[in-house]
Amino acid sequence: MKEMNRVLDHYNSKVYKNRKEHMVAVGNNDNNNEILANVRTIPGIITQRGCCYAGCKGVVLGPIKDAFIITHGPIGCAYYSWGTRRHKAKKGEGEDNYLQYCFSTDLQESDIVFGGEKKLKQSIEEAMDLFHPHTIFICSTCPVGLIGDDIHAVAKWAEKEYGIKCIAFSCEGYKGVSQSAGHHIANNQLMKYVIGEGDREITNKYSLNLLGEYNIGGDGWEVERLLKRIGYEVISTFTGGSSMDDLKNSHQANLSLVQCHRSINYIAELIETKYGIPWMKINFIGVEGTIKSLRDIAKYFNDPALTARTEAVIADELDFIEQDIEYYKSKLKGKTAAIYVGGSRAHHYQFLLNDFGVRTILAGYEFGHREEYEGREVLPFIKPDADSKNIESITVEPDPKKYHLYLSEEDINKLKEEKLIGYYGGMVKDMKNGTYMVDDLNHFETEEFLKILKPDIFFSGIKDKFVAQKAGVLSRQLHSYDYSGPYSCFRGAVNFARDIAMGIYTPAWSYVKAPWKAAPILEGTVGGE
Ligand code: CFM
Ligand code: HCA
Repeated sequence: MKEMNRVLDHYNSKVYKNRKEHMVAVGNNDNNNEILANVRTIPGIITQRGCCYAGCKGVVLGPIKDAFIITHGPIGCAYYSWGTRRHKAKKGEGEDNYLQYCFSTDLQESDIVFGGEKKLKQSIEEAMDLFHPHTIFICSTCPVGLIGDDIHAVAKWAEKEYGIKCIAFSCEGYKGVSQSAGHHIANNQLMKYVIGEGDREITNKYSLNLLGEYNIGGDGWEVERLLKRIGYEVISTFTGGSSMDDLKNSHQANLSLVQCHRSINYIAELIETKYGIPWMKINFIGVEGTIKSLRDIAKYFNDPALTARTEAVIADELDFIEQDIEYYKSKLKGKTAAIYVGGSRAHHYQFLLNDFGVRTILAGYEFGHREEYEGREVLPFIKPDADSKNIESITVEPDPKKYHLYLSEEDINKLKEEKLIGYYGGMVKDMKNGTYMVDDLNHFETEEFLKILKPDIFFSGIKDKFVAQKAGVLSRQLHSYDYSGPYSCFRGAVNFARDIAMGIYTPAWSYVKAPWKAAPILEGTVGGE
């Protein structure tokens, strides 16, 4: 508490009041650990958040390998979102892969004054001439919303003119309070125009969708490798490494798994409502989390052979990493970390750190909602076709309004005992008393908290990592993995531990002395001789 107050004390009363509500001294407050989140940042504060366009084009649509994405706007938005997020994809036989490209209408002043639709059409014509894509996405940036170009009409024109799929996304950067608004805009259009269109023949009765996995640094590939070993078929991944055809066929899966809850949660619910595919929240970050997730999935399918294969694969994967895990545990145990990432990793990575005995003393989300901090009550999910009284067929599901009514009091108590019911999600339940949760942690607060809490490592993104390094604190990027990865599942855990052990045992940043600390930085004369 006192550390938090030392940071807040720098603010004037208005900012103090606002920022205080975004901070929680865990277990040490009168507010039941409640936090203010998902609201607009006070103008003037150096936030690390992104914009709506970043969430739509960069996060959700960007990883779809064969969609030709045109950024409709001045060139800067396209250029600065080019190749920055490390979603990987392999080009299949006869498939396109546009991930390395950056396409934009490059709007100029005259287009802003007289309208940009003509230029957008020209860009589509050019794209068709040069690349012949089967799918074009149009993503608007801020000025397009202001001048009112009808990108949806242009998309309809392109579909008619070329017989392709063309979807427009009105994801102007200023919409909403963070990139979170962009996730919704992207997902709504995918739900409306993509999901459900495929007719691929699927014979595997253990078929899955992997939602909220963007294949950063190959995470999704590692998850898929593991699931395949057990006998599952991943029909679609939203959206890491997927093709349009994969996404079109997602309505044919038996179960949807949700890795990143923040970017895609309600799509899982919409798929369930429309196509009857249940979903469950899983987490493939961390060894313990991975084991639990694999067991939960097996429990859902409730097939003894599948359960046996699950256990065999878990044992084999554990055997493969055991020595490395022990080694890195001996190197990392007792270290402390601060984590500040988007909307889910600041929680998920605490599990992975726990695997190595690293304690998280400060954590926060850029744009998580209260639910990601505080969690919400879990109600048990019953497979629609299962005997509603058969408790074995019950698996964890966050919000199955329709099904929980079937359960008797006795069933609910049994589930509570088995820890299959209770609070789900929400980082606060996994944070120890005396640690801090800070929402929308800004540049200034980062600097101050690092000075006061002195964590051994600060996990963040590209915008804030230099704040840490300049303060002599080791930093690792948890968005991009600093060009490393995968960090998911069993083998990813070893990659992660290797990277942070390397950093911690190479304390270069703590030897750096800022030049202004050694000598005055003002030299020469001001205003003349
Ligand atoms: Fe989900 Fe993500 Fe995240 Fe996210 Fe992101 Fe990302 Fe992230 Mo960067 S979808 S909320 S909008 S897990 S891009 S892959 S790393 S902020 S914590
Ligand atoms: C985004 C994408 C981002 C940015 C990462 C960073 C990503 O929010 O626009 O700030 O380092 O993961 O690439 O979150």
